[in-house]
Amino acid sequence: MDPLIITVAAVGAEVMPDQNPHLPVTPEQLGETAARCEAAGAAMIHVHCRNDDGTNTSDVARFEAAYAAIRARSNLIVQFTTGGAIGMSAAERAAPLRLRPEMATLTCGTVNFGDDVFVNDLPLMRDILAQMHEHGVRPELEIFDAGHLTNAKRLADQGVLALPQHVDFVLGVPGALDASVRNLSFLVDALPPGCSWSVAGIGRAQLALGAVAVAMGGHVRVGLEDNLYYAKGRLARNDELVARIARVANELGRPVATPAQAREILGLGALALA
Ligand code: KMH
Ligand code: ZN
Repeated sequence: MDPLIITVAAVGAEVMPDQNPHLPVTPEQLGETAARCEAAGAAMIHVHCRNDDGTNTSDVARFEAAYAAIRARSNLIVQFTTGGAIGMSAAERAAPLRLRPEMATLTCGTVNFGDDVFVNDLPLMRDILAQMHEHGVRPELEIFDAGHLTNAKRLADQGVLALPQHVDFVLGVPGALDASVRNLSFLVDALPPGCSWSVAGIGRAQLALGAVAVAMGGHVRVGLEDNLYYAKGRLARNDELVARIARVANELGRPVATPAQAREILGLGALALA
């Protein structure tokens, strides 16, 4: 098995600072989180940006400041969201791609999202992919529901998505596929040949599905975007969620990837030193 790539989804778009005081809101807080999470075992950070008041933004200058702060404090692979927040236009969601992060997410289908709908129709996916190609950004395919892998294969058939890619199964969003081991196993079996994968379990499922992925040879996403609690009634910090899954991997005899090893596993170029 390859060493375990731990991604930290540190802030997301849904959780608000009054729900967890450890949520990194400013670029400086994202930089600090990146440093702590790298020390705890993370190799990649999934980035959303907030205004100082905690509201969501796709402002390119804010992403640029966050990117610089993360780079200044860590060697983590930087993966921007293109999912953004519910209600953002495709143009807003894709705008930060011009900063040419190493990776960015591509959600592979429309899905219920709580009481809302997270819109990702095929034209929107093609549009975001075209901008990724233009800026040389590697996609991570976000799979929230069973048909999303089929959509990815359709994009590949249309010649707009090269396969294999790195795939992230986001399981347990209300309205999408449940966070069960059976669902994870089914999705892994349905992967296009050669794809690497990780799992992001929502809420309490983060730890259980993460442990399963460690044992299966997949990779793991943890962090406050997907899970606010370390244990029932006890709010989490990002770095302790990273440290916990690194300890699980250690107990199971699976080494944890450094950012350099993760770049090699994912076929990304080495990080250019400034
Ligand atoms: N905030 C969700 C609507 C992503 O980052 O790529 C979408 C999301 C997915 O978080
Ligand atoms: Zn996200």
